[in-house]
Amino acid sequence: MSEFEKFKTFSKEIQKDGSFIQQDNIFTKKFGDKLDEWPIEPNRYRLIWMPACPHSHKVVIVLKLLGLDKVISIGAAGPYRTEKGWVFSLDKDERDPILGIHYLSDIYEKENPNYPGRPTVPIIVDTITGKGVNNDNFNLTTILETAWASYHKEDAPDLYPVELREEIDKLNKIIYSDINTGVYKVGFAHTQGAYERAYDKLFETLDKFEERLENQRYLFGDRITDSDIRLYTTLVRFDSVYYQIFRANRNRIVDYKNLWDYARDLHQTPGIGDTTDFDFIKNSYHLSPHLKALFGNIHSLLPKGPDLSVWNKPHGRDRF
Ligand SMILES: N[C@@H](CCC(=O)N[C@@H](CS)C(=O)NCC(=O)O)C(=O)O
Repeated sequence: MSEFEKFKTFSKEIQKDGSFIQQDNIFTKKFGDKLDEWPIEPNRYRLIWMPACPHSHKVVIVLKLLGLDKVISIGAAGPYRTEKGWVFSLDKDERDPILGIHYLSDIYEKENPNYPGRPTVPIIVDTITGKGVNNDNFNLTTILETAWASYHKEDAPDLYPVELREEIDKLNKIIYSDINTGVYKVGFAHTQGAYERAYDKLFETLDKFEERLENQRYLFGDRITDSDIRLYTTLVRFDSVYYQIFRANRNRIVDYKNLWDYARDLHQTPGIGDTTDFDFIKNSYHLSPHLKALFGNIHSLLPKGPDLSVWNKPHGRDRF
């Protein structure tokens, strides 16, 4: 089997027209005090992420901004995906110190020994049973913002204000479909037509955000919300990985005026940029075996650029 065939695990998510549609989540049970919900219990759950993953990144940022990292622990998988998926390669003996497992897939196989999908991060795990609790990455941040409110730190920001929830939900759907997974729809397309449709949608949506950010500091005015965190996690990866590897290359984020200033503003906000590990992100996307195979990086070259010091330059967005 060729390297490419070995890692052709996305094939189930490729539609007849060559477009990429992400698989469904398998752990979607909510947190709450009803019988069929996971109880809100401090020091019981563990969030597993992989620092290159944008879907995980938004959950880690929200968890930390809200101070929930004091009651939900965090574990990280290493940057390279094996044939069995993510591995706890950063930990002693390559095992998560709390869950005691080597492969992320152990959690999925506990639920279904023949789990047919890709075991993914982020996922919240029950440390008592080792079972998966929730991997519904679309809803995880708003779950932490609402169901876990009684454990938020005293000065936690309100990332999901009641009066904006409907609008935030609407915008989050667009950010998720056209930006967060939009870049993957571009990168994983299997036909020229599917690639171009996804590419056009991605840049059309980015252009709309460029306009929206002309006269206001954040997506909803003068306060950071859940939507900003979601948009940030794709913007911060864009020039280093999606522009180059996924051929999302009409322009870079640094070529936008408002989006580029906005992305730096968020990046320089305490609790946001300090969760971003550019080296890890570059290594994972450029050198993980499955992506090397898929995108033909046969000599395992890691691009030297782009210059990342520009992320710390003044952004001027405090003028609003
Ligand atoms: N929870 C969603 C999305 C999360 C997701 O796609 N995570 C990626 C990393 S950003 C992942 O873990 N991929 C594992 C793989 O491709 O094997 C899913 O299950 O599809």
